[in-house]
Amino acid sequence: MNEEKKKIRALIANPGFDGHWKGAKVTMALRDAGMEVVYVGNQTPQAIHKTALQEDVDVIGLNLLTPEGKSLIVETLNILQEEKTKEFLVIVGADLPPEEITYLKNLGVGEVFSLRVEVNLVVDYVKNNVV
Ligand code: B12
Repeated sequence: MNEEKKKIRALIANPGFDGHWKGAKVTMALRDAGMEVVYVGNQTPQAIHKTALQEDVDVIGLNLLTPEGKSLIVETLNILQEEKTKEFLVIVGADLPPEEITYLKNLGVGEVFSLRVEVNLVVDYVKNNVV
């Protein structure tokens, strides 16, 4: 019997024109922890959804460091909910006040990670929350 555990697959994207790609070093930490990571850079919410399905990922990680970012995160969450094609764990890297974090969590975001977060916390969160 093949008891090899399936590797967690993650898609990391910068919705819209968010140019803060340095935060994508999160990608490296997930990879170092043995996950398969697809970093797609700047994408529309529609493209993020399409790629997530094509790549059969478990996790979608989104960067939110521009003023347009929030509406694009919300748009992405709406698409995921409407299509209901697959359950994804959605995580966000952002600098937001608590009420905005609560707002995003109520819409389905699993966790919001702030600026300069210890990347190990992101790795542990993903490991513990992917079903
Ligand atoms: C460098 C920088 C830039 C560079 C980006 C260079 C690059 N290629 O990445 C440039 C000059 C392009 C830039 C532009 C802008 N920036 Co800027 N930028 C910064 C700065 C100084 C450092 C960011 C950085 O690279 N840090 C290094 C990385 C490794 O750390 P990090 O970003 O904190 O990432 C960590 C976490 O956030 C998290 N994380 C990040 N992404 C993700 C993704 C996922 C999925 C997860 C789970 C976690 C995660 O994990 C990372 C590891 O710890 C910050 C201020 C600061 N001191 O943080 C402002 C900052 C991020 N920028 C800001 C803003 C507003 C802008 C502009 C909109 C400014 C403007 N009015 O034009 C533009 C946006 C342009 C665009 N289209 O994207 C704001 C964001 C405010 C907010 N509430 O979101 C900040 C916080 C400055 C501020 N205090 O106002 N910026």
